[in-house]
Amino acid sequence: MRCSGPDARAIAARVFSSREPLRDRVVAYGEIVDAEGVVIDRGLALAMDAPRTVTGEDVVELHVHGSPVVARETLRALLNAGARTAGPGEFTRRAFLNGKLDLSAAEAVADVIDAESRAAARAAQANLAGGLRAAVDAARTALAAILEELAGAIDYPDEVPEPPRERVRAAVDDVDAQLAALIGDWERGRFVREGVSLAIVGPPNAGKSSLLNALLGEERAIVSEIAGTTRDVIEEAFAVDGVRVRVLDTAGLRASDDAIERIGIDRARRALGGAAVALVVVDGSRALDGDAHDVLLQTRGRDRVVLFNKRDLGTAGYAARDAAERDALSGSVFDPATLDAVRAAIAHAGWQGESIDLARPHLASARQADAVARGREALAHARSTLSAGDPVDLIAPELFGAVAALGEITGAAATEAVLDGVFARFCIGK
Ligand SMILES: Nc1nc2c(ncn2[C@@H]2O[C@H](COP(=O)(O)OP(=O)(O)OP(=O)(O)O)[C@@H](O)[C@H]2O)c(=O)[nH]1
Ligand SMILES: [Mg+2]
Repeated sequence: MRCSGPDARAIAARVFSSREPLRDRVVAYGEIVDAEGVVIDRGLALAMDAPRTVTGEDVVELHVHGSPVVARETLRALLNAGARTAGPGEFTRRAFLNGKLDLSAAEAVADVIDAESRAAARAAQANLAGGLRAAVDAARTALAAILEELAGAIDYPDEVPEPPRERVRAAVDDVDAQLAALIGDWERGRFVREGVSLAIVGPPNAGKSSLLNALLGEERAIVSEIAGTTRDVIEEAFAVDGVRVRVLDTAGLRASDDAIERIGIDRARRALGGAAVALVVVDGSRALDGDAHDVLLQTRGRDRVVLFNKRDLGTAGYAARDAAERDALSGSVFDPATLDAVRAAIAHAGWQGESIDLARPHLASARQADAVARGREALAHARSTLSAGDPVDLIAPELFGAVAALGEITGAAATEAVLDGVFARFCIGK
């Protein structure tokens, strides 16, 4: 449990008793006691004096045993001793206000907490290390340098010549290219942040649920030789190359008289409609029937992976496939090589197999992407002014606008409303 603020030590002294007084950055062993002096637990206390702490304030951490009762009693003792519980993101907000983090790093803290996959966690760590701030500051500095030159020419038109149009233009183009690269990575990086949704569809009995189980490595869905086994949509998740894939196993698609099966088929169609990628499974061992043709036809032109399954039983259906299914996979869900091929095809269909360099600075929120987009808009105006042959100093307000927009990313120009938006994302006490 972490206490932060000017009273942290005084409050800790009321609930923690040790033989030696707490010293800066030295772990002490002692007793956690309540207001009546009754011992709640024995544990460790670590005091860290401002300003070299995570929040920039005095901090005391109590390390107690993990039982919910002990934790609750310790918290109660701290509240009785004068502490209050932190609001969402309050520690990180204080760290920002005390200059310990820039805003892009504060958002990275929230991303680390939220990260649903290894890739997302690594990407967040790269931003936490300050990579994005460095990139944004470089762009702002370049624009500020042009502004300085322009300001000189505006203030002293007789002494200071206008900077040459071509050089200004090159500098603006250069910054715009850097910002365009950030936006491009943002768009491509969507899958790292949000994962990809995948619907397994196909005729009954094709092996859809068998494939789900094989990809998950567990017997999640019921598998049987009876067509129409899966009725409801089953939702699970697994990772491919560190990217989270949310997978839906669905009822086999066919015309059915069974009322419940029809409801399941409706749900399967909705799952297919909502998924980014369709994983189409058909029985490739024998000639394709009408149901198999239908689902192949319906998913043409979409991002999809097609598996002609049950290769161990034959390849008649695969051999007779249409030209549109030329790139389809042929294999068996019981064959590990087939599973590898399916995973690679999911990566290709879902995110073009593109591996984003996660160590590269990158935008991590819609807020940041919006700020960069506004910066680029301002630069676009500046560029058209330059192209139109208007006086160079007319672009100064546009450059100011771009510098201000970029400043919102790191917090150099963040308003209270921006801060509230950022910290609203946090859970309590981080
Ligand atoms: N020989 C062989 N049998 C398979 C293969 N894949 C699945 N099966 C069998 O095919 C039958 C149907 O498998 P399921 O996974 O239940 O098929 P499904 O597509 O989910 O079927 P529904 O839920 O009814 O739509 C089961 O008996 C599986 O063991 C395969 O590659 N080879
Ligand atoms: Mg099934």
